[in-house]
Amino acid sequence: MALKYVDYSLYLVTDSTQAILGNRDLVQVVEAALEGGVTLVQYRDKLSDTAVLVSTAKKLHAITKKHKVPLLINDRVDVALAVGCEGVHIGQDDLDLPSARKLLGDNAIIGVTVSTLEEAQAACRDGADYLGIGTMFATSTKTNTKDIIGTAGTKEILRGIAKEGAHVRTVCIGGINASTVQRVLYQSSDPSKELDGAAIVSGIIAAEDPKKAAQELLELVRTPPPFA
Ligand code: TZP
Ligand code: MG
Repeated sequence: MALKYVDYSLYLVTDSTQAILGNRDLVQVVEAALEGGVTLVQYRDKLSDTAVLVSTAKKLHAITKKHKVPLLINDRVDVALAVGCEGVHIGQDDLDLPSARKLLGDNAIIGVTVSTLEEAQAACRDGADYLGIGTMFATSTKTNTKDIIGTAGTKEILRGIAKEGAHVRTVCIGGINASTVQRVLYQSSDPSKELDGAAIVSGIIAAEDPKKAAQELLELVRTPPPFA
């Protein structure tokens, strides 16, 4: 596996639904979030057809490159290849990790959603760069989640992969916002393996001021909690 420096601290995952994005332009919202300091962006869009996915991803890639932040595509290895962005995020029901790696190559960033220790161990064995661990808390942004694992479940997964996944980075996802992020990072991390960041959808995309929301979240993620 090639060595990749990626900052996972504040990972923005997009949403194109009316409920989260409203009538705003996704590219403008992402640009504001980048100005606020998000360190990684995943284009997640369950609504658009392939042509729109590719054209939006190209626009997003132009702005993420300007901010020197990697862009990953949710689910669609073909779209990532078409756009030439930095990688993908795949779930348990998407193209399998070895196939995605074969198509994208060693330099691509590939992340996998995991909600159990078994899934996490398999993803580590198969060469994931990072794991998206969740769902942390119930969230209206994703209602078809298999498991709500909370900070205790996340900690158990982290402890379980500490050895074999020593080089695999980790973020948590699901219902995380400015009032919970520090506690979530602190309570989930095991002494043997810490979370590298938090992945957030509505806390940034639905915020009235996405730039300010990102700035505040980044500050919280980077500051040790007062109760630590
Ligand atoms: N995977 C697990 S929960 C989730 C995804 C994509 C959505 C998280 O959204 P939010 O708005 O940050 O709770
Ligand atoms: Mg998926």
